[in-house]
Amino acid sequence: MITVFSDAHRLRNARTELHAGLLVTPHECPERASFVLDRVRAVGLGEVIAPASYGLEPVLRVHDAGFVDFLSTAAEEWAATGSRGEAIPDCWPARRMTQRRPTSIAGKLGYYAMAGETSITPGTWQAARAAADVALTAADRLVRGDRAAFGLCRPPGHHAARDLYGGYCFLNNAAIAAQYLRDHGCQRVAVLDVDFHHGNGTQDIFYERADVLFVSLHGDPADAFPYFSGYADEAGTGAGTGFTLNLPLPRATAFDRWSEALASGLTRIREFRADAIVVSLGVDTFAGDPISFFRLQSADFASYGRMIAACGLPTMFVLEGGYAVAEVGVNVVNVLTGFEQP
Ligand code: OKP
Ligand code: ZN
Repeated sequence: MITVFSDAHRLRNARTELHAGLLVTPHECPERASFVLDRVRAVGLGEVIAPASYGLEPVLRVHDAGFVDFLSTAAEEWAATGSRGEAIPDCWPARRMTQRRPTSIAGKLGYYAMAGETSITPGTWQAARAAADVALTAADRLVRGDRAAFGLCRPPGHHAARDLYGGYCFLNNAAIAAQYLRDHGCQRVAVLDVDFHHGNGTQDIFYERADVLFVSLHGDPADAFPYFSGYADEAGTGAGTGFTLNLPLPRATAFDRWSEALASGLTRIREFRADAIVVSLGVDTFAGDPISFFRLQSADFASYGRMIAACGLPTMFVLEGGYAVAEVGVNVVNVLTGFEQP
């Protein structure tokens, strides 16, 4: 399968992440993409191509215009306040407070953030736009008849909701791609989120819709980020009722139990009669991941790639998480080679 990759991911190179009460070097770092690209080349997965430019129109199909405008100017507005560190929020519209959008940048950060670990820096917006273009270029390969494509996206996207950023995410690459597939001939699209963390952003974007099925396997939100989304009883609303499937799993879940949950998710995708699958491919389910608590081994990634392939559907993968940096390439590419050799 082809890989879509843009060097512009390097423009997302924050110095700080709020983690364990400290400002640390971010887990979501440029080296992640380098390791994945190196592994793609080492195994000869296929051609590596640069993305085309799609502009903001396909982004605005899933994101709020005020939010997109905020992201595009936040770093500049923050710099203009004379703050010495990177832009992070410190006040949120919590219970019983108003939901009005403030005019000051410090207020807008809290208004649009779903979490506080993720700083906004000069270059973040350009990298996030490039990642969306990467996902859209991969989607276009499916539209043109390819069986599979890999969008090597960075920064990731699945925590970004219609008008929220955070959890290392700014634009929801998988949702933008799924909507693009809907707009270019697919009647029904399934998003399968195998990242360790619940894809709250993707769920939010499609929660009221029956044309995009969202299936997610993740750490139980009672015990794992993003804490406030991803319970099994979140199943969609209105016309979308039954078109969100959340499969939360406990600490120390290994491949035996994880793969049973994947099998039930794939059964739902088959029953939905999806025309295409978008996989939110995070490999932070790996036993060695520093911020997650599942126990998958590197060989397990190839096994589940084969399981996804058995659906027999056009499938695109977009990179999400995975923070055991030295192993992220092997684990991601194991999924892709497993998919290609059923
Ligand atoms: C992004 B993706 C660590 C708490 C978690 C954010 C995790 C974002 C994961 N101090 N903070 O889903 O891999
Ligand atoms: Zn994750």
